[in-house]
Amino acid sequence: MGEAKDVTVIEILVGAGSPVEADDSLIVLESDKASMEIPSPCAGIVTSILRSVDDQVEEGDDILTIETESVPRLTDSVRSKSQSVQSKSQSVQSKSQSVRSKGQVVEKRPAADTSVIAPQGSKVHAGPAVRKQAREYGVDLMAIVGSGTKGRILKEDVKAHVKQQLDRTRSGEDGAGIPKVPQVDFAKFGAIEILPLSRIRRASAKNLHRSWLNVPHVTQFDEADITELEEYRKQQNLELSEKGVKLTPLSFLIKSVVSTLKEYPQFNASLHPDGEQMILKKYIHIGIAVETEEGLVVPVIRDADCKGLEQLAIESAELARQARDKKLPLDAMQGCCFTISSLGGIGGTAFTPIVNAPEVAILGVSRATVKPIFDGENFQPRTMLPLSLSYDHRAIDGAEAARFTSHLSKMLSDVRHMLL
Ligand code: CAO
Repeated sequence: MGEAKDVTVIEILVGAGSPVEADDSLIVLESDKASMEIPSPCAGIVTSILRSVDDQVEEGDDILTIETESVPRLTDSVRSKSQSVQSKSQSVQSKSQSVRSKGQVVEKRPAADTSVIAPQGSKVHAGPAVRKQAREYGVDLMAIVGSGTKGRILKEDVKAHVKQQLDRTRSGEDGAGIPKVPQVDFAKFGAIEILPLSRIRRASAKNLHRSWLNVPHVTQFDEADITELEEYRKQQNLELSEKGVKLTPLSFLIKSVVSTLKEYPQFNASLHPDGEQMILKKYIHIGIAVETEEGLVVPVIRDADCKGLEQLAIESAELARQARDKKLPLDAMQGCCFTISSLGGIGGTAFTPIVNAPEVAILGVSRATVKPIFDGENFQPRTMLPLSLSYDHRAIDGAEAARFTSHLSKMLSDVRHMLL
């Protein structure tokens, strides 16, 4: 069982008097991570079962007795023949084996690496055979309501689920039950040209569609007064130009976003697939949406919290160049925690970016303009930067989003905040 906790007996596959061969499955255990069949270490006759279904067991517990003619060799490593799947985070492995004999053999051996993994924290009740079947069909057991005792999922349930999905596809509905857009012969109405979509555009279309369907989006708008920031930036650029470095508003945005993510860590997070937990990330990797001829790509600045403005400017310019030259290595587009999509160099007053799921928020930035802002007595010309924060409403509340953009706006309004 390794480090598995809360291990429950979910099935007993033999009864008193059952003859068993070595390696025959005896009982099935289920932990929070996996279910595992416990194989017999030897051939013999089961004389008594010491556990019942739903009993909790731990390493070293006796589970049944088997009468044998000879005592199996202690050094034999008995491994289950059933499937072995390793959890990303934990593998359930055989660690030791001990057999006690007084004419009887008492199984005390932890399971071999026989597990079929259910999603972490999952409450799915299904035997190994059903889990195997689900894996083969690519079915998520969490999506099935079991018809067996205590909601246990049976093979029939998996088959019925697959049939239902196929029927939906045939009837013109996809998995999400969305009716298809009707096909139109546009050539009937005038000349047309058909162009293939680039690989990048096809991939991002798929990702955007998936995010759009899965994430309940809300967008929070705000403005940051970047009048002083712009003065400082221009000053710095005079000095940095000798080094060939150019500070655009983007470097300041990354720096301010990092500080805001530290203040509001729920934005530097992902929802667990079980929908019941949040995964907070202790690292801050920031993605920047880059427009290329082939479509949109999102290279990632790693550990942005450990980098200064100049370094952020150099890295973001280099990543954007690599993206446009199609030279981005795959790992430069992985591990993103939060994305910034800046259309400020192009124009616009606001937009609603799509969250790059499984991230929970994305910051859209539009073009800064000089606006008359009332200071209580007079209108002053101030450079205002429009911010559009889209977020996953399952993970983040509106009030939190408003606090996030207020904090971000405060950071941008005075570069000295960024030094803190
Ligand atoms: N307001 C006003 N001016 C801005 C600005 C803003 N918010 N952001 C940038 N600018 C200015 C820059 O200062 C620069 O001006 P100068 O040349 O006079 O100094 C000019 O606009 C061009 O900047 P840039 O675009 O080259 O550099 P950047 O660091 O701002 O942006 C990048 C880099 C990669 C984000 C950008 O080039 C890009 O690809 N943007 C498109 C992203 C996109 O398509 N997003 C949509 C995704 S859908 O959600």
